[in-house]
Amino acid sequence: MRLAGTIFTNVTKMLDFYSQFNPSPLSIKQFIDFGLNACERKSFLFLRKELPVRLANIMKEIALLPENLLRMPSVGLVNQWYERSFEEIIEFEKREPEQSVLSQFCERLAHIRNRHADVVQTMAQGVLELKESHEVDPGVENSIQYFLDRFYMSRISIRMLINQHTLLFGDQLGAKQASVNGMGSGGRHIGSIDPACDVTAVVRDAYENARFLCDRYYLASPELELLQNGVPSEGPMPIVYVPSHLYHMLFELFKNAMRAVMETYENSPPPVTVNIVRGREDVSLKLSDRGGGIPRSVSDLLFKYMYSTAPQPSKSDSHTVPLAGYGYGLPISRLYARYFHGDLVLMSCEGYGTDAIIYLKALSNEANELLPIFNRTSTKFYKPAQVLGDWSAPLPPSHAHRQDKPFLSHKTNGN
Ligand code: P4A
Repeated sequence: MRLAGTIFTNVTKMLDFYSQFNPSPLSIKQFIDFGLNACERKSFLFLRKELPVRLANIMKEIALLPENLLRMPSVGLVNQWYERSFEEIIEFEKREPEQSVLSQFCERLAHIRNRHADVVQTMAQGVLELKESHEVDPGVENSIQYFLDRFYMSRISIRMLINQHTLLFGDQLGAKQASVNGMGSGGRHIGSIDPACDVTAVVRDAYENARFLCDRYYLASPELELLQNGVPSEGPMPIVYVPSHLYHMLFELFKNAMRAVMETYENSPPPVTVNIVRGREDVSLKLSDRGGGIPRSVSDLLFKYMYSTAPQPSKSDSHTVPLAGYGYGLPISRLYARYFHGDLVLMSCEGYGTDAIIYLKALSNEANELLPIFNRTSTKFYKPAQVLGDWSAPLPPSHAHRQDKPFLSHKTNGN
């Protein structure tokens, strides 16, 4: 009992200590320079401070979540994973950076990465538990949106650090992963970064994999029309980037576009067009579909966690699982884009189709990590005050109360 109390206060103290530091964002260029020049020891010394700082910053925000949500079993589980991982990393605080310690550190990081593999799913489950047990008011919903954006961004950044370290300095297993990671293009990768990531190849790969699912569900699929600067694509479009992040965003957007197109056209579905353009600041990818589009009142909802949270269809129904629409695909894809100071936006013309644009920083020294910082400003977002609107209140959108035919059917037909 006394021992448990002592450990509790120690970890709490360490959390307070590390949460006082701001995370140090790195640019893609710095990740590369580090990967090319730095030794394992230097990486270890950086991470044994930076990882606890990033963990502590976000753990402080977990503690501020609405009490209702904190009490949900799944949220408690995630919280425990973070506490355990934080403790396991600060164990290295005072250890000498000798080879055995470095190897142990690598193994520890891989172990932590596995522990946190299902965080997104488990957190979604927690939100579902809350929705099913409590009435969620708009203030709480806003706090949850604010938190989950920051929480998942923090997670993306922590996994990036862990992946870089284990891929660069891990054993054979890590080295093998590196070559698989970037779509089989040999030895040029630096951890998870491809300094010559061919955007057109990632687009084709994501398209093919989405099309495979589309064919299985609809027995047909739209073609891909690939353009560069508006004319049929010839040759590669290289960018310094993390191919797996770009793939994640594109796969999500292709699934959405294909679903919209296939639900709109019985036969001869029009193609999905991807136009890739390199500007001075940005490389932009615009995916255009003629899937009928969505009203503006819905396009914002697609990025809301509370709205996207629906029970997963049961395993036995897997042959009827729709192509897209479950889970946090869009909000998390947008976080991947924003992580290196890009963005992801939807522009839809209801009655025609949707454009989705991914913006990526064209220059690797401008592609800095975007990281949540725990401070007084962030704290106040968790105390939702009643705000008086200073614009006339809208009438509720007509579809909000329509019971017979919801705009997106997946939440009511999944029984
Ligand atoms: N029209 N357009 C889109 C969707 C519809 C769309 C859609 C019905 C809505 C929800 C969904 C998947 C598709 C699109 C491209 C996009 C996003 C939405 O990137 O054509 O799953 C939640």
